Amino acid sequence: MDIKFGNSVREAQAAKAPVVALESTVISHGLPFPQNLETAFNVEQIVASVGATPATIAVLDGTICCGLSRDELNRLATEDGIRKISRRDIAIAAAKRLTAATTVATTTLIAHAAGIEVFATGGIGGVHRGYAADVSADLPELASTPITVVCSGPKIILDVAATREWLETYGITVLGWKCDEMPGFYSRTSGMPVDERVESAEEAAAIIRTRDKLGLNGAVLVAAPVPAEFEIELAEVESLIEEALHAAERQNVKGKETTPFLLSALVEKSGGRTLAANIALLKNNAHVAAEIAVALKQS
Ligand code: PSU
Ligand code: MN
Repeated sequence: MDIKFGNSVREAQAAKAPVVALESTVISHGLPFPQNLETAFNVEQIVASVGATPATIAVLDGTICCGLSRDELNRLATEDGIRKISRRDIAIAAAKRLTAATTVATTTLIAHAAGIEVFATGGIGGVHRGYAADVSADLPELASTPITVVCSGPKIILDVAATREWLETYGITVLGWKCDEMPGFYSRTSGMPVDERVESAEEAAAIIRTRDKLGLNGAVLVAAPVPAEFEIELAEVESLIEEALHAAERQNVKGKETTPFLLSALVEKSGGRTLAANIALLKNNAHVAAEIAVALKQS
């Protein structure tokens, strides 16, 4: 795969220093302006503060990029018509010289091709509620890529129980970051278990390295709960999701529009509290991912 590396990412990789991949769909389609741009800058800074190099991934005018400048992040946060691309769309975006934001699926694919071991996001995609055929391309990509993704569980707008089963069936390991329950995105709980609790980056790194030595191909998800002061309880968020799902149905929202529509409907219905929670968990996950990237290089 032809990938254009940012200077700092190229230098870090040449020095075998830790790098953390970051996705761009959350910038272009997951958060509103100007919080999307602020968050894109902030998560990069957090990764750097822990001693790893941030590598935001996107497709710019058809070029697959790994490590973006401030101007490039600005483009993703502000330009109209940026396409949200999954695996199926990469060749289209490259051939037609489009500017596109990468989902967890595409970021996983590109990060792995670029030799990056750790990736931070908010919540992964999964099985949608009420339509079990709508399975995010994130899941099969994670099942077949030996990468580590730090997230806060699947996004709670999904069928979390069905998504949990999918992860189990297809061999994706779920580690709880100082927690026993898989986090529920805006809530710290989901009622679903993790496979193993870890207390430190070193403990996670030991499991990840062993996975690599054993030649197992699935991703390790390190699931970190939203910081407590930003948590929205499961019961409260459920009623908002019901309303958002009805609005999506009334407006006939389908396919890849579904997730961005539901996230932005929740921001409105919660008076901005889901936005604050989403930003807080993105920052926290970037911190955890950087710690793990550093520990992996020391292991
Ligand atoms: N995490 C967030 N906000 C987001 C996403 C993740 O906090 O918007 C994005 C990711 O890029 C993920 C996508 O891959 O939502 C899932 O979209 P879909 O359900 O259409 O596969
Ligand atoms: Mn879908």
